[in-house]
Amino acid sequence: MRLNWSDVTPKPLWLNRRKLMTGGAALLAAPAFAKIEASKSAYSTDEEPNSLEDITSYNNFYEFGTGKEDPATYAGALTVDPWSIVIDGLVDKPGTYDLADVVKGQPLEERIYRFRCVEAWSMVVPWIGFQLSGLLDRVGVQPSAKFVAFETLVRPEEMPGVASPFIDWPYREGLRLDEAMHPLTILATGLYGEEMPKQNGAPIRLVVPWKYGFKSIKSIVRLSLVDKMPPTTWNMLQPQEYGFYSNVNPNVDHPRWSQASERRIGSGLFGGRQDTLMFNGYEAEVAGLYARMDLTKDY
Ligand SMILES: Nc1nc2c(c(=O)[nH]1)N[C@H]1C(S)=C(S)[C@@H](COP(=O)(O)O)O[C@H]1N2
Ligand SMILES: [Mo]
Repeated sequence: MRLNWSDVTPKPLWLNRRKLMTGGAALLAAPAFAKIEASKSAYSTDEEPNSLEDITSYNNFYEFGTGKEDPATYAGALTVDPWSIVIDGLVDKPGTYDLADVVKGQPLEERIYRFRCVEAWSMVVPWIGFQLSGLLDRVGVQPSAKFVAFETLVRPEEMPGVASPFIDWPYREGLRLDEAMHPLTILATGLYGEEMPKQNGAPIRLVVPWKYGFKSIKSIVRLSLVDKMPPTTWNMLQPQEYGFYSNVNPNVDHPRWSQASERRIGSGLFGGRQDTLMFNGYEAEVAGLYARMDLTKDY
């Protein structure tokens, strides 16, 4: 089934957004966004989103190549319908779920989040998605589960990048169960009021806004509830540089560069550099998850 966001987005929001997007003058965008603030999720930032152009033309999605333009160039070949997700491990209702079934009954929201890559660039993205906790509640997490492991599709015919032996495919990520259940953690199925562009991880991807971008795994085909910390792609590649937690933290430098500041994509006019905030600005919401941890060790 093809999901059509005009069917599921609250109508006034949808109409406003359409008018806005086709309204011409880019300068009008900021005030118009402010007008629909009431429809935003309580978790949205009030920073101005990056343009659709920025969000869809500067991407990391190594299954399509390591260049920033590779995903936009090659991801068009990806077949995203039909799509199913295996949910297995320590759950009451394991199975292979059709995408429509995964999304069914989950309240979709627009969540405007800051997004910060470990490479020290950032964007603001108006995602459409639902809380991962809603899906986990539905499938029934068993008490022995401690972590959620995620995997991306591997389809060599459509993904030129997976020919590279540099990564041990599939791309893998993981969250501790309390991180996965946190209300900020969403599965996104679209952005800017439309279904997810393929280069951004169609048809469904994770978004964890207080962690470096690589935790936000794209084009998910498997979600496993497990009792041990699962292997993750970047930790497998370079354990000294990328830990399991990967919280955005200006006080812990990457071994090869500083994490104290970031370049906001699309703001070239003003140089675009700004200080990186602890937990990417979501400190009030998530610091409690790490209260008893030493974040220089658990990076
Ligand atoms: N499957 C998969 N997911 C992925 C990646 C990837 O290479 N493959 N790259 C990650 C990284 S490093 C970042 S910064 C974000 C980029 O998301 P965006 O291209 O939608 O901005 O996706 C993350 N998710
Ligand atoms: Mo990244």
